[in-house]
Amino acid sequence: MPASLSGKWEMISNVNFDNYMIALGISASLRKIAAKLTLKKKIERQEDQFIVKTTSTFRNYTVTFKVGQEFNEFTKGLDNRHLKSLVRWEGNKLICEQTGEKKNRGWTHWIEDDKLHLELFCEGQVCKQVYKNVSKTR
Ligand code: VL7
Repeated sequence: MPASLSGKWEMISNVNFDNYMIALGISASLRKIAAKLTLKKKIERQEDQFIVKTTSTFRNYTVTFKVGQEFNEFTKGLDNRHLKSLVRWEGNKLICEQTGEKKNRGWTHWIEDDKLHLELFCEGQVCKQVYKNVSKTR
């Protein structure tokens, strides 16, 4: 049984976030605020259905999807774009392709050393985030 993505997580590192946001076309003023945030994730899973909540003191973002089923995603409060998104498993990695105006856009989640890892990518930029587990029970 692979380690579960489910639970509550808190960001402990965030590399190249600014260039990822630049690739998304986020304004300098918004990037300045975003750069200071400690992001949290709450991931809930029921079989093939996932709910991923990203929260912060500034804004929150929730996405709900079923693995292998394309869905319409609106990145409300982020870059406010409409995407066709598709999440799949590749080994122990959960990979999302976000098709839209921006090329080569998506993210990958996996567990390594009890940490939640996330790569956010867009048009050649890769932001790497690591989260520690803050669930009350595992
Ligand atoms: C979501 C934000 C920057 C605009 C607000 C600051 C951040 C956080 O897509 C994401 O996660 C996936 C995988 O876990 C599930 O949705 C990343 C955060 C990236 C990009 C855009 C700055 C505005 C607020 C809610």
